[in-house]
Amino acid sequence: MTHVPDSHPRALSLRLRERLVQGLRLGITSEAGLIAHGRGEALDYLLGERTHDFAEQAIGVAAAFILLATHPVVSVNGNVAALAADALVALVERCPAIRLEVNLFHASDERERRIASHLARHGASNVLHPSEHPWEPLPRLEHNRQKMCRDGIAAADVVLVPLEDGDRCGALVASGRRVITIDLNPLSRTAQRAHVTIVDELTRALPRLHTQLASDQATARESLAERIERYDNALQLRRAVAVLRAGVSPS
Ligand code: PTJ
Repeated sequence: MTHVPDSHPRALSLRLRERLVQGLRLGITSEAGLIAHGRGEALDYLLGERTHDFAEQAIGVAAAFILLATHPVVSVNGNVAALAADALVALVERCPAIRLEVNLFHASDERERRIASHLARHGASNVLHPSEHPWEPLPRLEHNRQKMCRDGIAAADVVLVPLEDGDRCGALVASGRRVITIDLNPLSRTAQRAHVTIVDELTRALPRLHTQLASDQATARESLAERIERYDNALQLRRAVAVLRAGVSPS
């Protein structure tokens, strides 16, 4: 593993890259995952590598959806597992109703099992994955992402699908579930189709979601429902696109 000193001006970014490279070596991240990460890096650079108000607004509503859900599930792919295993486990510790379910675009039973073990090593228990748990297909989807574990996404009313493919996001929305995503590209089909789009880098967004869940745990259900009612995802996406187009000054 390449040592990145704290003094390096791009230390944070390089360390995230290292996690992905390690993920590839451990057999949990796909080769295509490195390309997806590069695209995310470029967009994050243009956003000034910081969390904007449009993401904060979305995080507030994401927390409301999760806290009001009967059966919230977080879908974990190879990039998400490599980048954010600890943050996912912390989320479940904060909100034990959340289940983690492995769901991959690039089909591999072996990679599913490795991701589940990786999450378990970071403290997760009962991670669902279709290679070992009964699953049913999500209608309107023909590739590997159609798999929904019966005790997980198939039973879920709210799903968080970070770094997602647009057609699955659309199929989940069409299935009647509430869909939250984390995606640095406000123009992606996923971003445009989800009910709540957090336009932010995954490893910045998840700890913020954790904090929001903690501070909202005693918030009245009516207030959470009102927050959802007032929220306009299309507006927050337009704000994100405007920042990308205008550009931010480097910090
Ligand atoms: O492990 P698998 O087989 O399920 O594959 C996972 C990837 C991510 C490779 C697969 O889902 C894929 O190809 O995704 P896309 O279509 O490239 O979409 C990923 C989206 O996430 C893009 O819009 C990226 O800009 C965005 N993205 C990438 N890295 C980050 C990110 N958004 C937030 N934080 C990131 N770190």
